[in-house]
Amino acid sequence: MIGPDIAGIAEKLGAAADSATAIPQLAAETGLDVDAAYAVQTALVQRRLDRGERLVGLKMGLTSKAKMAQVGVDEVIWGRLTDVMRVPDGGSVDVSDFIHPRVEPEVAFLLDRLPEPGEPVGAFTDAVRAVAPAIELIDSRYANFTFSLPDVIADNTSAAAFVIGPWSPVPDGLDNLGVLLEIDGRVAQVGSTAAILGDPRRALDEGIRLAGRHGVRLREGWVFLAGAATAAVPLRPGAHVRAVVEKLGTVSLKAAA
Ligand code: OOG
Ligand code: MG
Repeated sequence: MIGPDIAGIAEKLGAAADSATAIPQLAAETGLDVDAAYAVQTALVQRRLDRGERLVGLKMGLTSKAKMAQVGVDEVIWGRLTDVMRVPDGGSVDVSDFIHPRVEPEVAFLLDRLPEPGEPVGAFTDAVRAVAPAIELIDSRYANFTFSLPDVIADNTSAAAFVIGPWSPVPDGLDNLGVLLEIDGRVAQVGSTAAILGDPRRALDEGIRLAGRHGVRLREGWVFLAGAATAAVPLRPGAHVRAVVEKLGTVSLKAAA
């Protein structure tokens, strides 16, 4: 049997992102399962690397119940981050570069030396050099921000842009820090880092395990996004977005008017 056209699907998703134009879901029609969807994601990210982008990290998706419920998919997923997706803290994006962008508050880790495959994962403080509050801008390439599990994996887990706040040394506990997402000074979402797999440190174990299944190793110096603590909120032109994580501080993003 001939399998799904991995390169062709990656090209469609890449063109949708480049032109900020939504496309219909494609997993059901093309018979894409989870493994084939990660192969599409690899080809989709390779398309970015081929034009000079650099891989700078990994992101987790659907590590909180709030996110799973919002998109109706209940499996933890992972995607790749490139240098071009990074927006400086306090920087701005143009909403018209995206289809239907949403923002969500996250916790970021700066990775230190990670174990070789087969070696046990050591202490969290050995694997992570620093932590920071972060904002992820997600933008599903599918119409109505609606997708199945293989669809969202193929679409690099809706990754579009991200902002990292100031790095701090790893605090004693990360498992119950208050999280706020503010839009134009008003609280839009409230949560806790406990929403991220009970403790965002678990997201790193999951990331190492799940990406490892597809032959991807996390690297020293990479950024790791542990997943949103709350549901995502649409990003409107002119909006000022701020995420606050207790003990870690704030990070902000503007949308050009
Ligand atoms: C999928 C990506 C989810 C997160 O933090 O949970 C994600 C989506 O919601 O479109 O990035
Ligand atoms: Mg996210």
